[in-house]
Amino acid sequence: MTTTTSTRNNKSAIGGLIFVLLGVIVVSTVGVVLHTLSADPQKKLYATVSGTMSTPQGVLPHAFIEEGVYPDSVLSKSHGANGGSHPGWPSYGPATHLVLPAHSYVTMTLTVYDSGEKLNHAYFGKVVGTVDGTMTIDGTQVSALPADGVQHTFTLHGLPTSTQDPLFVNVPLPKMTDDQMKVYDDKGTLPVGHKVVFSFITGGKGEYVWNCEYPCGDGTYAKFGAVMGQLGYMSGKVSVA
Ligand SMILES: [Cu+2]
Repeated sequence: MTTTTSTRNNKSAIGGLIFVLLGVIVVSTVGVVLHTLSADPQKKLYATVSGTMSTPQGVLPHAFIEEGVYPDSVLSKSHGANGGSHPGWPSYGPATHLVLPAHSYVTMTLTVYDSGEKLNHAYFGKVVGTVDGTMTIDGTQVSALPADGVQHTFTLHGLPTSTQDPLFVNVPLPKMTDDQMKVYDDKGTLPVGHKVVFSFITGGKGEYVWNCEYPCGDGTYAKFGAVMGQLGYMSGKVSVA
């Protein structure tokens, strides 16, 4: 009787151990996968400081950073020469992890090459968080775009936290019309594109993210599937250092 009970106890102990081990394996696999997806194969792009700018917050270092927004990943150059595993996906490039200096006046130039349809929400058609609430498109100052005039957005934000300064910028990027898509640059490799320039002021050091709020993914979930669900194409990191 004693023997049977202890065998049964051993069996349930072994069963419990296997269950715990399986749990550990599942949790660590999920952890490794999530870590790989969010880890840094994301190339970094550093803003360069040149001169100063007088602002309501005093004279600040003036930093510059330039990116492009491309209709496919080959042109973006941020996923290897052949565009990586999804060459057909639109992408920012040449990098998706932006590094900006703290307490600086940052001027960002985005040259944008994609077509577009309509935003899910008109809010993201507004310019928010830039110096004086505007941007320039090919030299013309604007503060908003119509919801159906957008190709992607650059939306920089952080999580609500008391440990770092808030930073929020939303810039809608003007879409290229079919005719504009046919006018190529000198090298004949890209359409001429629209040049979008805007400036904002960084606070103290912190980790932020940016993403696109234009529904440029597949139909899985309100066009927020595929490319919109994967880091490093229409989303990335912003380190204020
Ligand atoms: Cu997008």
